[in-house]
Amino acid sequence: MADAITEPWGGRTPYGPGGDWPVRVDVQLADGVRAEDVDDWVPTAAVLHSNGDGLDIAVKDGRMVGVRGRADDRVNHGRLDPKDRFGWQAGASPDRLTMPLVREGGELVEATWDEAMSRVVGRSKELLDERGPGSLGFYTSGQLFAEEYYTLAAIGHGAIGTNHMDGNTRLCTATAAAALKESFGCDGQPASYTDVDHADVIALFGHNVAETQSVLWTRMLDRLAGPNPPALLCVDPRTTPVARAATVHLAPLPGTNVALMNGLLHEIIRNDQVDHDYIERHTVGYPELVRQVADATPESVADVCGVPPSKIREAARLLDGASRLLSTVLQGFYQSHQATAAAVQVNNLQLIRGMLGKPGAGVLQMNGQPTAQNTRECGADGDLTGFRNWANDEHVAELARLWNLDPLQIPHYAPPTHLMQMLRYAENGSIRFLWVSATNPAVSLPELARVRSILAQDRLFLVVQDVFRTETTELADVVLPAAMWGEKTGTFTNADRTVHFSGKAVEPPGEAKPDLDIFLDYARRMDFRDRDGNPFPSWNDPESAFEAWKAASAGRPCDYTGLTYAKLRATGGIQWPCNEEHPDGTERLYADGKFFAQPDYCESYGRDLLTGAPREPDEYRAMNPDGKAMIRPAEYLRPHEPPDEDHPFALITGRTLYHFHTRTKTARAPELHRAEPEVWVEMSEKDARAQGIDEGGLAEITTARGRVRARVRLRDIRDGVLFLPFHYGYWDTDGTPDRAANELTPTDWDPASKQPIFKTGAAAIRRAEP
Ligand SMILES: Nc1nc2c(c(=O)[nH]1)N[C@H]1C(S)=C(S)[C@@H](COP(=O)(O)OP(=O)(O)OC[C@H]3O[C@@H](n4cnc5c(=O)[nH]c(N)nc54)[C@H](O)[C@@H]3O)O[C@H]1N2
Ligand SMILES: Nc1nc2c(c(=O)[nH]1)N[C@H]1C(S)=C(S)[C@@H](COP(=O)(O)OP(=O)(O)OC[C@H]3O[C@@H](n4cnc5c(=O)[nH]c(N)nc54)[C@H](O)[C@@H]3O)O[C@H]1N2
Ligand SMILES: [Mo]
Repeated sequence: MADAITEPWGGRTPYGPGGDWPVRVDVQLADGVRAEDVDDWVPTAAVLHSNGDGLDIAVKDGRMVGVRGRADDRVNHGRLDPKDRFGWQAGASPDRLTMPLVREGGELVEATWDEAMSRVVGRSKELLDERGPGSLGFYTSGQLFAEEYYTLAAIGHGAIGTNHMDGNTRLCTATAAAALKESFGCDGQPASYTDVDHADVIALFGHNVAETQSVLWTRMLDRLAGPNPPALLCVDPRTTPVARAATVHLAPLPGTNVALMNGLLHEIIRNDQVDHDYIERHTVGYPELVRQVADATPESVADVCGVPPSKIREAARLLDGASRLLSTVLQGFYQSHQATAAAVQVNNLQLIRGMLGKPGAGVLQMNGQPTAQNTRECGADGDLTGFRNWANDEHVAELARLWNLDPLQIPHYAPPTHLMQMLRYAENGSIRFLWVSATNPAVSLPELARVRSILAQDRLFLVVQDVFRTETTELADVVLPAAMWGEKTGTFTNADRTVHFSGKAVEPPGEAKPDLDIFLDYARRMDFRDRDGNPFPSWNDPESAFEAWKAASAGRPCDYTGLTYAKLRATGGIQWPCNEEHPDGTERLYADGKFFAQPDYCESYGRDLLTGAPREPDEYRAMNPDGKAMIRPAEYLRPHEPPDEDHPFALITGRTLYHFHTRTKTARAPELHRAEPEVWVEMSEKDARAQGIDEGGLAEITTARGRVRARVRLRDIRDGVLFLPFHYGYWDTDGTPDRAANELTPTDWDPASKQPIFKTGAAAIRRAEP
């Protein structure tokens, strides 16, 4: 067997266009355990990325002893990502949180659940009495289960009635959601992973799929190794594994995606490689796009992007020639300057080329986290449950009927408060209670010095619900120990709308409890009631929560009504919508050229891409009365913080193959920890030489916000750009804040999606003394 660390994509199983991707079952068992010794294989899917690879957890004597890919799973056909092969070991690590903690005399000390929850409930009630629902905020994750998000949304939006609820999906795929809403009127992934089997051109925009969804990359590599392989376009300032395999690699200066996209769209329109019939029948807004990109010649955008005109033409010819074009978009667009405007240009590309809803033709506005899709669908990201439109009174009324609550209780007077605004409210004292679940903001948010000072305030009551002690639990007033994946039951949905069942394989340690149980316990202790005086939420375990969520999704784009736990257990992953009309799920959205964009049905009336101002319902109705797809042009604007004399480098941040986020799981798996134990910084050889820095030498990177020390790696990255992985916080160090990328990043966000800009900023670098 190939070593999963040194050969992360394993051996090739080539196949041709329209063929079946061959099965390859990857198995990883603990030392000394043989497959025949395993007592039970419990079905679930991967939780260390958004790909949704189906797998089974091996259980022996009540303990997890390994994982095996599911041969029959539509997503992975048996394959495993290196993080999934080894990451499960974290669950059994001796430093799990096993008891609640409360702050006593400045220290966190162990407490009973009664003691911890009575503090949480006591403070909630005091604040509700004294200051009202707007003094409470909830910040959750893209890593819990649908049942848990739906419950949290019902508690926050329904029972309490606060508008201050968001997920770390804000940092992750808020721009995916925003771009889908702007173009199609609603969130929901148009394409399917099976489009990789059919595509003749695959274009990856700011998406290092090789390292971040390694099994999807394996699928692409197997196409590349087979007959009639697809051509690849890669848009990334670094020479990633994707760039190395690409037919054309464009390496734009960070923050210039809109300029580059306008150049590509200009060429495609000039060459008249557009599907006029599709545009006419299914879209609005094309003439505005033509006007917007009329002057965006390759020559005129080349300087801005730092990409030669000939390269832009070469890429445009590739896109022109595609008969089945699949595009994917991720953080190189979502976390960069003009995020939504740039991501929407990729939708425009698909629309004007008529590349939607057919095998091999579609767009994947990717997710990152395993369950980010559910955060958005269920409404734990602040949007209303079931992709309902907060600005449509009938949608609010429908939700109120479903919950049997007064519609006035569901906040809809303004757009939901996004996380960066919630932080501001906590900073100025209007939010006094913040409940953080399954996210580690003291490492993952921008400008960490500021984040620490906000979260550490005395007047802010901070509840942190995690499976380990983290940089964030250390700032909490109450810490609640959660059960993790494999220790609880639920469902979750990947980036191509595939819903998986995830079973409980082992008991959680100590007194740790499933997040669902914690949220429901809070609701009972708060004594929330519906209009008839019945306890609210009305459900009490995973399956009844799933049934309630199904009812909330009925008739909405993300319709789950055709799914049950039994069906998911028996058949593996199924793509929503799944209902009476589509009992086996739905492979592609918009195959019929009909969109979820009708004014009475759409999730959003849209925003101005440059200012973020929400559009009025009447404006939307006038612009798009028939609910067609919307082509939305955007003008390129200069980044807010371009490199200058003091900070001459463009700083970008991102990921490595072997670690997941703030490494609470992957650093506890020895194989993954060893693969990348320490932070590093990537720069070009030319830049390093000019600064007198050598490979492996220690460097200090500074921005207006802070400083990081890291070992230098000379890499094929464009000159003038530095890359820093963001995984390295402080829980396993002496605590000196000098290695997290977010010490350096700015407090700044995209106007439309409100996603923080982790990939466009200016920095300096110099040699440091050890
Ligand atoms: N191994 C691993 N896999 C993961 C995760 C993980 O932590 N580790 N996390 C998961 C999650 S939550 C997410 S969101 C995804 C993220 O998955 P990706 O988006 O693929 O990962 P990133 O490394 O954040 O960024 C992708 C690329 O954007 C490029 N980039 C930076 N700035 C720009 C720019 O201005 N323009 C362009 N065109 N490109 C730019 C970077 O060089 C980088 O290679 O990964 C998921 N999968
Ligand atoms: N500079 C920079 N910053 C970034 C990014 C970047 O590219 N550059 N990427 C951003 C992106 S895309 C993302 S998604 C975020 C990720 O940022 P975070 O969400 O902060 O990162 P994680 O380490 O995944 O944090 C999840 C936490 O949940 C805990 N946990 C795991 N499972 C469970 C569970 O079942 N229940 C509970 N209660 N807790 C659990 C883990 O121990 C961990 O502490 O970071 C963002 N920040
Ligand atoms: Mo993410």
